[in-house]
Amino acid sequence: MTINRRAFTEILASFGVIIALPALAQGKTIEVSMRNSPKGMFVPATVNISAGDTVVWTNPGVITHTVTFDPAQAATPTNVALPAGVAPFGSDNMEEDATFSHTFTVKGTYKYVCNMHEAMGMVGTVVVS
Ligand SMILES: [Cu+2]
Repeated sequence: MTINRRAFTEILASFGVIIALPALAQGKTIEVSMRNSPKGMFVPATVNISAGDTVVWTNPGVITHTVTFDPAQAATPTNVALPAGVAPFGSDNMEEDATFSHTFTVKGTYKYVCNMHEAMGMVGTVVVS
């Protein structure tokens, strides 16, 4: 049996399910993990996404990390880069199982750090096109 999308939506609605179709039509979600071994690192370190996509960082381990897109919070400010006009942003300290997400609406190259492990190379890049 096949049913069309509208019928399917109405069936779900009859059960009280609210469907956010516009939200589904928006960007993809890309996951980045915060690893501790062999050193602190973002995996993948570089993600290539489209404007409107959301990146979700997850810390699966017991070592606290951050997602920091703020040069003022970086030991080496040039490790952070933002497209012109984009205000700094980032997470608080992320304990085990914490997540932080950000939807990128401005195209360009973003560079970020974990402000605890930047010195060991825990840096990442998000390229939005
Ligand atoms: Cu870290």
